[in-house]
Amino acid sequence: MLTRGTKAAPAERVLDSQCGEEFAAGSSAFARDVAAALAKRPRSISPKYFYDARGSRLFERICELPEYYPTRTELALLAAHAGEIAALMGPRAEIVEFGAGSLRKVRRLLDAMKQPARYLPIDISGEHLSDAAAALQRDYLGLEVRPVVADYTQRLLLPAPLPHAGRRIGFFPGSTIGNFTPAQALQFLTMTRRSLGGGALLLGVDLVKDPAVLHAAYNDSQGITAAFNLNLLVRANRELGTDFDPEQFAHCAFYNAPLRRIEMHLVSRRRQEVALAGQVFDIDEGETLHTEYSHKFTVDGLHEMARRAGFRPGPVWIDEQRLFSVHWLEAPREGDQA
Ligand code: AVJ
Repeated sequence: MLTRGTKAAPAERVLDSQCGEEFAAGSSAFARDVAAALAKRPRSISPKYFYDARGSRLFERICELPEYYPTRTELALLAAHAGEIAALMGPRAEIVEFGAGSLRKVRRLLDAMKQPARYLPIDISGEHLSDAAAALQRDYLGLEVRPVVADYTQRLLLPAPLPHAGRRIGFFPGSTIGNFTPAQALQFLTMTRRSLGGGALLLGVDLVKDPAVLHAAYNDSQGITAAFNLNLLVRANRELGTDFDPEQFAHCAFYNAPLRRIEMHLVSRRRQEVALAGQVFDIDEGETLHTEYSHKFTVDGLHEMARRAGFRPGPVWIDEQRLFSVHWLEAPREGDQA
């Protein structure tokens, strides 16, 4: 069936359906959000800004770290259960992946699927996405690959389903759902369930576990996670002309057990000033810029949230050490009994 030697379509920029603004998290949105982050207390910024080209590369190195168990555990789960997952998808399914990154995980699914109709990877990092999509296209010549450069935390306009396609399957691996606050996660799941009506969502979810294991995963001995966190400042200096001194900030990641989440911060090592677009911000010694949440879940907690978003929970696959889970969530058509 590998007939068409087509090249992957160039990554496409989509418009937000509500305000008609471009949503590729371009520098203007970054400038606005950095300024807002510095102006408010406590200071915080969205983790989506980690993923410029350098940040995406650093994240890929994180995925290979001995301490960072989620990627390899999820890949093993997908490989072990690909046949069962493909059967749930049905023939000619179309996969929409949110935050697609290196496009490694979807290969496990594509290998097991019967004539996948199309693959739509959505990612905020345009350059990275185009390269990864081209590489995937070379390995799956008969597959229609349509990369979409977009911020999936905003409302998206997805291309209409193909006329002869089967079900539309959302794929959100990596426990990136954990980056959202619980309210944002519920909102994202609700929006996604609506856009997948009649299809399903395959969701990777990191599980609550020994805090020491969690701590190590975000405080690796090679300092790659620290470099990934600090890259936010490096990116701001390059794209916005700020004068952050990354040496004067410390990577700080800890498990907040009552709230079941890793929190990442950049902690100022001393009192310092940072200039952005003619404005000067004072940062005190010990003050933090919060950069990421990574929530951890129980299976029951995840199911409860999924039901509230209108999904019908199906099978869950978990590794033997109970580190990570992959969930099948059915998205009933609007009006159907959930
Ligand atoms: C891919 C966003 C889920 O939260 O574990 C890795 C990102 N941050 N190390 C995560 C991340 C620090 C990762 N997510």
